[in-house]
Amino acid sequence: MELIIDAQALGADLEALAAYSDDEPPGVTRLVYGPADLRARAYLRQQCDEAGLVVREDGLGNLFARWPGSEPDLPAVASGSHIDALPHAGRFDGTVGVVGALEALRALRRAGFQPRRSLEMILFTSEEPTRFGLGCLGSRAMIGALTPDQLRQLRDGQGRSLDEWRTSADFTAPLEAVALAPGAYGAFVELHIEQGPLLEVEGLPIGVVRAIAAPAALRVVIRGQSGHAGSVLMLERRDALLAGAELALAVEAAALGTGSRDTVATTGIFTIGPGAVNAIPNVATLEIDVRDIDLERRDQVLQAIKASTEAICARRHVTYDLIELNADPPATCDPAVVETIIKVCDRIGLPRLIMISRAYHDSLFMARICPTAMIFIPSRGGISHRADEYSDLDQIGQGVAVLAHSLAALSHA
Ligand code: HGY
Ligand code: MN
Ligand code: MN
Repeated sequence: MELIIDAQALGADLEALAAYSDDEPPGVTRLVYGPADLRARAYLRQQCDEAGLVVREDGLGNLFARWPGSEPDLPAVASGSHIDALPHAGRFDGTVGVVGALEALRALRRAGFQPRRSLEMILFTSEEPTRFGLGCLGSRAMIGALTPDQLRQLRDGQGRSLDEWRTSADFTAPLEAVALAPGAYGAFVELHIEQGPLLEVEGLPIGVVRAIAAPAALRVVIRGQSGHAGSVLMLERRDALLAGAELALAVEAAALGTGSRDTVATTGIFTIGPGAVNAIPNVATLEIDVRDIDLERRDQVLQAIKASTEAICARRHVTYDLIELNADPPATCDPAVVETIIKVCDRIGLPRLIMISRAYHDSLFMARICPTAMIFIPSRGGISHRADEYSDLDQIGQGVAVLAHSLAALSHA
């Protein structure tokens, strides 16, 4: 089937989404349920309507744009990703998978394709952990890994609840209806930028993901004693910042200590109080991200960090609270879906690399309820979660072509 991917339309969609941002170009900041996110969603809803898709949104704002197939009762085939962006991020993380899925469906319709299984584009709400401290909220809730009660307990950094945020964004459908019925999907494929250097280094246009690394996150709040920077002597201090600083270095040592290049750990958030140059810090909050493709090694690092927290705080006479925000297992992509994508690449003449994803994605959770795989396209310099994240339109168009042909094959599987 001759498929024409409209690179101009892709570019226009990405350009339009990038304009809905709370950052200076080329950076993008788009936190879930904020004004920029809502304007981006409205734009996408309009594109889905114009493409003739049947659109619905659930109580979290997950958006589903469906092209009913000839056998609409069969489990559908879906593709999608996210549009929320962490502060000062890039314009391609997530959005390539959303506008790419939309363009794949548009290209199939233009080519006169007739789906047997319905085809659906999904926009997952809140893939980034920025607002509520937990990533992949939409996909977790869709697969039942996050209950309505757990969702209702979520607060942002200022204490505003997820319920307040979602209802103010006009997502008022019951949270109880977010979890999907068993067998809702027959397959899921996500197109995403690699967010790493491998494809560019190898000079390859397509990555076929066989596994997704296991992410975990901790929040540690350390409490010491504030006091006058001039009059409290050094040996009398209980300085929360210094305990936190030691802990951040212990996090790095724990990751390096496994001896594997596949173990990574990051202290991405480190805030202190009261925040005066002449007052001893009495509180330090660290958020720590730990990942590995090997679950046991990842959990070893979590244990080592917990032990270091205990030891450092005891020695420095400060107290701490440690919360495990998430500790998810890795995902193995479905061999049959991987094979479908490989066959498409070979048929349309695109060299590909079978690889793992060190970043997590909504596919990590979709893989728990249906056969799932991912398609990667190169990231310039391997850069992501930065304003200078970049993939060119040819690369994106090639990824969308592989996606469209894969969805067509899966729709008739
Ligand atoms: O952090 C991640 O891996 C994803 O980009 N949110
Ligand atoms: Mn991201
Ligand atoms: Mn992403």
